[in-house]
Amino acid sequence: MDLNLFKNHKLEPGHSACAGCGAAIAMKIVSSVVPTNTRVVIPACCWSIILGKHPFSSLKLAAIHSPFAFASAFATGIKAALEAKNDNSLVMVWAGDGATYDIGFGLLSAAAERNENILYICYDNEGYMNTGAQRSSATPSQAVTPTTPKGKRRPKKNIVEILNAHDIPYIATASIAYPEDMIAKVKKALKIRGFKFILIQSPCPTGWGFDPSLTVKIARLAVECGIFPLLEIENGSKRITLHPKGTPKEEYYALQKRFEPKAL
Ligand SMILES: Cc1ncc(C[n+]2csc(CCOP(=O)(O)OP(=O)(O)O)c2C)c(N)n1
Ligand code: SF4
Repeated sequence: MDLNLFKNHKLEPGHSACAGCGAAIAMKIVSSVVPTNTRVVIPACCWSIILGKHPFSSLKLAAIHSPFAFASAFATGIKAALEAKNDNSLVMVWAGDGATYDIGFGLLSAAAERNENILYICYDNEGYMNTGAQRSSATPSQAVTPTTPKGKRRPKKNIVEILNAHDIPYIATASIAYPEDMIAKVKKALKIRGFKFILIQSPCPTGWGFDPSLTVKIARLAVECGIFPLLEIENGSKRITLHPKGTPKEEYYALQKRFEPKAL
């Protein structure tokens, strides 16, 4: 990975993410391309902690904490206020999967349906990590969590297709193991007017049960095995941006304790 790609990131050292946090890497990549006057809306999640407590902040971008369900509504209002002042700054939601797939889904759906001119990014660590790694509807089938001690029986919700049904101009998936691809997608989204949704798989060593040194390797395996496809949907037209290598899925599962029954 070429680290120079995101040398202009806006995450300060000393933030409070766990070692090897995929969600911190995701922010490093995204923050290297969004404008410096971007307003970020963060609902309750691990990133509420990583960002830090006012007046301190680990992010060199203006950010506001929202209640769990309300990030899309906060972003809608902030964008409307900026536009009223002829300020065209980017408003970006930065939310976990719990806020996106579950708790904030109603307001996300409403903002997408109105085609609000905002960028919504979900860093998907596949569970409610900030409160102890409970299952969310983004948790994959068979994963052991404190609320699915025998393995989750239901599949991961297909949030991409659900958002696609909202007829929005841009949807993409991205991986921290493929920063060039992610940067290209964010840059494309910045040029599009209307609601943009990007889903970033963000492995979590603490909740998934793996060594912090393996975060990027696990993210890469998810793409290579076809478990997390990299794609984009522009005005309803879908394109795979990186074809899986067909690596056996067992290689991905074997590195994570959550796929060993009763391991967590
Ligand atoms: C209405 C409400 N319910 C529960 C909580 C407690 N809570 C705070 S963060 C969080 C988990 C968030 O999960 P997710 O959105 O997936 O982000 P992550 O923590 O995984 O980064 C929960 C349940 C809350 N703040 N508000
Ligand atoms: S619990 Fe997971 S997502 Fe949350 S800060 Fe730690 S590594 Fe990151």
